[in-house]
Formats: sequence, structure tokens, C-alpha cells
Amino acid sequence: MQNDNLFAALRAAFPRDLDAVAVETDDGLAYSWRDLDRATAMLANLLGSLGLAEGARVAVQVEKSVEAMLLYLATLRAGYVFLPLNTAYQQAEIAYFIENAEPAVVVTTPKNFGWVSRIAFQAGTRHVFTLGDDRTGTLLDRASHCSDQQQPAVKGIDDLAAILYTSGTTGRSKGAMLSHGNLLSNARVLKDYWGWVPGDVLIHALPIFHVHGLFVALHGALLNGSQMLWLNKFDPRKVIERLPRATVFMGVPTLYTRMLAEPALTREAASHMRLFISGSAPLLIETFNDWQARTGHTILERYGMSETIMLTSNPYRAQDGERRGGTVGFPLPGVGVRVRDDAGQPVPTGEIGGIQVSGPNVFKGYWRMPEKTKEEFTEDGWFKTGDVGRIDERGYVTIVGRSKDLIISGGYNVYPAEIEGFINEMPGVAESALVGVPHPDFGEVGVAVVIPKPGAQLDGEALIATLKTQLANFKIPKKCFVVAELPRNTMGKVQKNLLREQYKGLFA
Ligand code: MLC
Ligand code: AMP
Repeated sequence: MQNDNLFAALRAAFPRDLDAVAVETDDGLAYSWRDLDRATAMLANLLGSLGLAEGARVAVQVEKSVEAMLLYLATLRAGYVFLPLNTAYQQAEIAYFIENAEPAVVVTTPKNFGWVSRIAFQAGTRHVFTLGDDRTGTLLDRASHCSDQQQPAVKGIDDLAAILYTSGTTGRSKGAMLSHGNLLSNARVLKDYWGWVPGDVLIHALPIFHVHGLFVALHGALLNGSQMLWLNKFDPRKVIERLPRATVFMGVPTLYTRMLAEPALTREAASHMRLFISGSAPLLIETFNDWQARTGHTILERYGMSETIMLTSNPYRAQDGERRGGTVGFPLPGVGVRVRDDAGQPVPTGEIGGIQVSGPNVFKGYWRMPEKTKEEFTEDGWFKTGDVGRIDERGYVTIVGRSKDLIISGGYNVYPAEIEGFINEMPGVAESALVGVPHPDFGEVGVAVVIPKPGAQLDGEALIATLKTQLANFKIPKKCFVVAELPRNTMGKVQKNLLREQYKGLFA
């Protein structure tokens, strides 16, 4: 029987020598391919023993570790749906995800077990396990009693593999449903397009709760049977130290600017590398040029999102064209990318419009939000990305802006509407606006501008301190100004472009 289970495809790509090192950690531990196979079998058997329903969600909010990665693979292997959650999320955020997704299993850090289990049990979750980043916790204790043999669950290409929550410009976060077929088709295209070869070694330094670290980096290495040099937390010096033993690195632009600030980053240090890939946020042309000058390598920039995984990429092979800084390259093989005006009509080559996408990589819709899903697709079935760009006569795609009100800070998405909602609830606040301004480290950061109610005294620092108790740290505005009024157009709408202009030099 044909099995389109993503895990089965990744497992089939393991090298013949199962005793070779698959993952080497920061603290010197080595996991062989056999370890990966056995541990995912044990964890999958544990999940299998819980009597979960078909399509059950396994929600996971734990620090990055190899075991957390194994839990992801085991969830695929057992045929359940993986739901990763950023460790920066606070109680109110987690409560929403758990109530919305109704996971059958929740895995949390030992430190957060108290409050996470309370939320989970209240929402009807039956099983809450703990997993520390030091190989401790009830999940591993329980799995250690399970068999290390397991037959991957049979899955079709449309069966769900993961749900990734992504915020929206209005309302609450939406769960993007990705299937085994979405993930596997994209991984296969990237393996070929980025020229993965035997012997490649990946430095894995990204978080594993979003597309970039969980899918693009991890699937890339596994589908190629490639060793990973694993860092639980990004550290520019540690990455540079590992370059002579590696060939592929993936990062958001902030990782590249932080590495450029290290004198140890030299042409010699990078001479063993084959490929540096950037994405998740715009790579400044200065970073692209500085990297080329310093290391001799041309960063390959690609473009993706939770709903579509990767859509476009600059070419790897010279015969396919040059890697052009400031562009995100060509639509990937098998992926359709087009640009439409506000009326949904095609725009002439090189003109700006909304970017739309179709292909086997495009998600199955938002979890339990059929109306929202419908709104985001065109009549003829293309997904509207909310990004604004153009495609030139050679086919290079350039992103010039976003029609969605979104700030991308250090590779994480911050939706102003969500943060404004929290600020507006605070005592004495009449209204607020959050805008993104340039930042040398994070690319872009949020700045809040707040109007007090008549007679109220507000303090920007105090507002920030309150927000820190409610929202993930990367969503917290770096500055908060209390002002008498917001600039408005004749319709009364806040002119965020004027605020952006006013505050653009704040962190220069
Ligand atoms: C941390 N801080 C941030 C931040 N990350 N502020 C704004 N934006 C961010 N991204 C703040 C914290 O709030 C804290 O502030 C201070 O920085 C130190 O926190 P930290 O956790 O020690 O930070 P650090 O480890 O240095 O993290 C920075 C980072 C991290 C760049 C390594 O943000 C990161 O790993 N980013 C990658 C995100 C990613 O993987 N994106 C892919 C999404 S997938 P304070 O005030 O409390 O001290 C996607 C699709 C696609 O978009 O195309 O790939
Ligand atoms: P997310 O919802 O977290 O998956 O973020 C996806 C968004 O990140 C996209 O819609 C883009 O706005 C942005 N993005 C991803 N890659 C790039 C890139 N290379 N350049 C500019 N923006 C990017």
C-alpha cells in the first residue's frame, strides 16, 4: 500500500550506515541515525498507546532540543498532527491556541507544567507531558518503556501533518493546516533546487516552532541524509566556529548581521561552505553585499510563509541565473506565482500588485475557519499572500511591501492589530497605533504611539512593562510614545505611513 507519510519519506533517506552521526549537539552529544529511528519509534509508540482519535493534535511548547525535534518526527510517524508553539508565548496566547486547536496531547517544559496543564485540562486535553531541554521530563520517561520498533502510520498526501498558527490583520490567530503532501513536495523541490549533495552538513541554529527551522532546514538535511550541527540557541561565534565542518547554513537576516559583526567571520572561515540561505524577512542589500565582500559567498535569498512553505528562491546553479540581492528569485519548480491588481486583474510585467500563489505547497485552509479560508483564496483557487511585489521580464520576484499590516522583527511576525488591542484595553488609554520602524539588529521593530483618555496620565515605560506580562517578548514595542493625537486622513483613518516617517530614525 502506498504510504505518503512524510516521516516514511524522511526515514527512507537515512544513510545506509545507521551508526553514522546524524546530529551533533552544542554540548558534544552525538545522535546516530539509528538513535533517531529508535527514539522516534518509541515516542510514536507512546502516542499510539494513548488511544487518540484520527487527526488528533499534539501541541508542543518546549525549548529547542534534539528531543523536541524527535517528538515532531514521532508525531508524523504515528500519524498525528503536530502543533508547534513558540516558547515566548505567554498564558493568554497559549490559552487561545489550546482552546482553538483542542489538542489531545500537550507537551510543555517542566517549568511551565503548572499553568499549562491547568489550561489544557480545562480545555479537555487528556494528556499533558513535560519535556526539558536537558533530556528530562515525563514524555521521555514514559517513552523509555515503549518498543523501538514501529511501522509508520499510513497517510495520504492530503492528510494533515501540522498546524501552524499565524496571526491575522484582524481577529485572532488562524491555524494554517499543512498536509504530508504539502511538506513533502516542497522538501523534494528544495532538495533538488538547492543542489543538496552527499556529504552536505547543515548548521541548524534556528528555532523549531516555525516554517524556517522546523521544515525548510530540518527536512532539507533529513531528506538528504545529511548530518546536522545542532545549536539550541543561535550564537554567532558558535556558528562561525562550525563553518569549517559544514556546507549549508540557513538564517533570518538578523543572524547574518550578527555574524557580520564578528571579526572571526572571514573568507577562510567560510571556505568550506557551499551555500548560505536567507529568508523569513527582507535581506538588506547592504547585508547581501557585505557578506559577499567578507566571505566570498553570495547569499541565496528565498521567500516563504506558513501557509505555503517556500514559494520562490534565487537560483543555486549559475546556469539558472545569478542570485540577485533585493529579489527573492524565481517561483520554485511546480509552484505558480502571479501578481494581480486590486481588482484581481493581471498587471503588466514589472508592475506592482498583490502576490498570489498556487501549487502542491499551498495549505489546506485555516483550522475551523472555512469563511476566512475562502476570503484568502481567489475564485480560481490561488492563495492571496498579502505581500506586494512585482515580477520582472526575467522572472525574478521582488517583494516591495505588504498589504497586510504586519511588522517582521528578527524574522518573527508581529501583527499591530493584536498589540493595539492589548494596549487599548489598558486603563487610561483612548487609542493606540503600532508601526514598524527600521532597526539595525532586528531589521524592523514595533513602536507604539498612544493617546490617553481625557485627564489620564500615561507612562510609556509602564505600558511596555504591562505588555511584557501579556505577550511574547518579540511582540513588545521597543518604544512607546504618549501623544495628544494621531495623524488622520479625511476619512478619520490613522495614517500609519506618517508615523513610520516620523519615527524612522529612532534606532538609526
Ligand atoms: C528577541 N527579542 C526580539 C526578537 N527576538 N525582539 C524583537 N524581535 C525579535 N525577533 C528581544 C527579546 O524580547 C529580549 O528583549 C531580547 O531581544 C533578548 O531576547 P533573546 O531571546 O535572548 O534574543 P535572541 O536569542 O538574541 O533572539 C534573537 C533571534 C531570534 C534573532 C536569534 O529572534 C530568532 O531566533 N529569530 C528567528 C525567527 C525565525 O526562525 N523565523 C522564521 C519564521 S518562518 P528584552 O527587552 O526582554 O531584553 C517564516 C516563513 C519563512 O517566516 O519564509 O521562513
Ligand atoms: P509567516 O506568516 O511567519 O510564515 O511569515 C511569512 C511572511 O514573511 C511572508 O508573507 C513575507 O511577508 C515574509 N517573508 C518571508 N520571506 C521573505 C523574504 N525573503 N523577503 C521578504 N519577506 C519575506
